Amino acid sequence: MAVEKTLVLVKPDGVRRGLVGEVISRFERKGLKIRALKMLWMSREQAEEFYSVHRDKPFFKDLVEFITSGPIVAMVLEGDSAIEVVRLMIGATDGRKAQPGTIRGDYALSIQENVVHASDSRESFEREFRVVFREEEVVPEY
Ligand code: 3AN
Repeated sequence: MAVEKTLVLVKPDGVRRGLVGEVISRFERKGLKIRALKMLWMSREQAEEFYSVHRDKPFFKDLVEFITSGPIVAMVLEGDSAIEVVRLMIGATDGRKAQPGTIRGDYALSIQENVVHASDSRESFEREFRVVFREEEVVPEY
């Protein structure tokens, strides 16, 4: 068991649909601590770096278009095994296959417009954090 940080985005569809509060609330109730939180509109450059592992995938262009299509809410969450716990809470990538009770299972019917993103490993977190946040935006431990 280790205390970890993970990065979550409420994607443009989630913001448009008014799901920001719902998403944050689920993580708070679970016991995860918010260490950083902000709203932003990703540039194309940020999006391409954020999703760089998918650069060769056929859906890369659509992914970049979508994530830059509107404002997003980004947060750093902290807790015991936070990376795995948050991945379990968001559910499978395809909203049609995600288990009911997960965020995508309850709110998404699409593989692209699937409400949230969450880091899938420490390496991903490090890269994603650098794209979205500066160190000074993380509050001290509390
Ligand atoms: P996850 O977000 O569950 O980690 P990844 O990392 O496999 O999923 O994919 C990143 C994002 O790319 C997904 N959230 C989704 O928006 C998009 N994506 C993944 N697979 C597809 C696909 N087959 N067609 C369109 N978009 C996809």
